[in-house]
Amino acid sequence: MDINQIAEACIQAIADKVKNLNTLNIIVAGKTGVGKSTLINSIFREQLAQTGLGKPVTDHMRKITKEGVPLAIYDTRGFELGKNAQEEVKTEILATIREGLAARDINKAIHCIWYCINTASNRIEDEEIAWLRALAKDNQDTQVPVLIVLTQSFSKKAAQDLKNRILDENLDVIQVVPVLASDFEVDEDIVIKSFGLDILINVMAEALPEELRNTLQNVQIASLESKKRQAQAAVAAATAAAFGEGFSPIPIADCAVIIPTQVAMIASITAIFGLNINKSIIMGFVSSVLGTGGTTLIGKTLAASLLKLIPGLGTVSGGVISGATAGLLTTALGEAYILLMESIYNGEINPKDINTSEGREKLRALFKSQKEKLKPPPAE
Ligand SMILES: Nc1nc2c(ncn2[C@@H]2O[C@H](COP(=O)(O)OP(=O)(O)O)[C@@H](O)[C@H]2O)c(=O)[nH]1
Ligand SMILES: [Mg+2]
Repeated sequence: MDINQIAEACIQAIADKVKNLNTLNIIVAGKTGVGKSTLINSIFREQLAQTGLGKPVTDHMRKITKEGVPLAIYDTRGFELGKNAQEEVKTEILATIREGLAARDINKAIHCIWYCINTASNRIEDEEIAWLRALAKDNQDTQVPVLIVLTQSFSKKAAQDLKNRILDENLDVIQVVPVLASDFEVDEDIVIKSFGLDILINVMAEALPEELRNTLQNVQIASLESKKRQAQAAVAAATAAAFGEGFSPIPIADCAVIIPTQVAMIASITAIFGLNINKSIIMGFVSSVLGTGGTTLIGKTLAASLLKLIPGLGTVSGGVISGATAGLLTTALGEAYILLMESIYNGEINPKDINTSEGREKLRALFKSQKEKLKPPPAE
């Protein structure tokens, strides 16, 4: 295997991983103008709510999707039109939930409902409370988690007050989360910074089943920390797998046996970050890690180069690596790749520059700082 083949394997694995992400389905309800579209655009990639009107699925719901994004938002409208419309919205929501369950397909089920209330309005109306109670009653057997999002929370204090009043109602909701989805300009020189979206993501990550956690991270752009946590879980899983593969010590020349595990790990991390990663980025990454630009044969070289990532482990006794070392190599590679993803996500490294000498230099500096953080492994 050479670098080119490894990169090809990674690109293939990334494409498969992303294609196989389950679709996350969220119903967003609340009165017109409360800030549903603003929220959707701020929390998910690809400016979802601006892609047009979406596809009408019921009288009061449009389904918003975008090619390549494993997410469907059911945007409700007409809640402010009075009792009849509200009743219809509720009936349509419940019917959509039941339809999804009947399909017995995680991609079709409704996974969460966000009910949005504008904090600036400073109130939850009696009719909204009654509506939420009635919804909870009919949702008792379907158990779709309901979350109240307090939108346009320009004042954190007002949001907290409203949150307390809502909590006093003892509604059947998993959380009440105040947010300001996008910065609010009070005046030319007074801007209130957006907040709370990362908390909303954390609440979602807890509420969703395991099968949707990678999807959530893939589609959300509100919390880098949450992405990193999920990516680190992928590294831990791959590390444990590599440890097992090295259970009977691997001759150093055969280190390629752990490569599939590491390729799968790279694919998971890429899917979690939701970035467009092409072959030249992977080539840049692999060759920076290996410290060569050419088509070096992997195996001995890969292992030897990766071992250099771990301080205090210059040589390997007996020409074999143990499970502990295979695990550490995997951790080192995974952490380095997370750093790369983070730098691209933050705009610190432009993927276009990765194969320039400046880009390579940045990568090397990045991995060098990473290397210093790794502890030496236990004695072989
Ligand atoms: N600055 C700021 N304005 C907001 C925010 N949320 C809503 N708005 C304002 O409220 C208007 C209505 O929001 P929109 O998202 O269209 O509400 P929807 O009808 O529930 O989809 C927007 O045009 C914004 O001016 C926010 O988080 N920050
Ligand atoms: Mg809207």
